[in-house]
Amino acid sequence: MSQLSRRKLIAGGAITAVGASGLVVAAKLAARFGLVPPDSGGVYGPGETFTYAAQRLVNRHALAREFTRSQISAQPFANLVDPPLGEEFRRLEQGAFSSWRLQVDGMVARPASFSLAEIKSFAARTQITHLACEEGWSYIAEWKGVPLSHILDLIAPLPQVRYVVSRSIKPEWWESVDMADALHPQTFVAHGMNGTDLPVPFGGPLRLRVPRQLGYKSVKYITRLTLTDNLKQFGKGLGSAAPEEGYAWYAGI
Ligand SMILES: Nc1nc2c(c(=O)[nH]1)N[C@H]1C(S)=C(S)[C@@H](COP(=O)(O)O)O[C@H]1N2
Ligand SMILES: [Mo]
Repeated sequence: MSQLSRRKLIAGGAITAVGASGLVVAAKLAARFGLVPPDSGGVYGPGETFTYAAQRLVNRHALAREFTRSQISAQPFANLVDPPLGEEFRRLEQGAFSSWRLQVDGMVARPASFSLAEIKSFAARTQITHLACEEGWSYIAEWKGVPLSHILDLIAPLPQVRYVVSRSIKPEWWESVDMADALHPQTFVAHGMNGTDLPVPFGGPLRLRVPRQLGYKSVKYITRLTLTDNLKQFGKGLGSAAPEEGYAWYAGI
């Protein structure tokens, strides 16, 4: 059974077991432990809160499954962005991305802006993990990059920080993760894939990889990371673009 369907079963079974009144209790507990996701309102809100709080209480340090080289997908599927990459991107691409920068700001002691070359000069790690799109397709690839935790060490987050917001050269796609995922050893700022520089269709030169969550959390073409204690000030205040389209903010697998 895939990890995804296993989680659905567990979450579904748990929700059936606790029932509607249990969800109310769970929501109160979640509030007490600061485990309320930003999209906790609306019809699916109580379920979202239950899933997120349960995952964080039980599973915070779990690792996403890693695969062997022989399991890497022969034909990974790139989900092309819509609208397509524009002028600004093409100009940067023509300069071999030497002017690409990742700005890191918000509630940090030492805000910084890193060039692609600087990010590539940091000690790199690799992981062979599964990227699953909420629309059903998926692939396994080897990603190379810098653990996000390393970049956070450099910029020194203030103690009250709770989320890292990722923005891209494509403003319509943005995401955020909590500190459990931001500091998780498999969360990467990735610049390589399957032994080459990260190809443009897959988010090159720089993307986030959050292998413990569905593909949509792995923002492509990242240009800015902002640390915050409150997601209300971003977009419609639901934590990312996904809940604005009806998907869950927390998409753990
Ligand atoms: N900037 C940006 N990042 C994005 C997207 C996007 O449209 N724009 N799509 C997301 C979705 S829905 C998925 S499933 C994955 C797809 O990654 P892939 O192109 O490597 O398959 O990227 C995510 N990151
Ligand atoms: Mo997706």
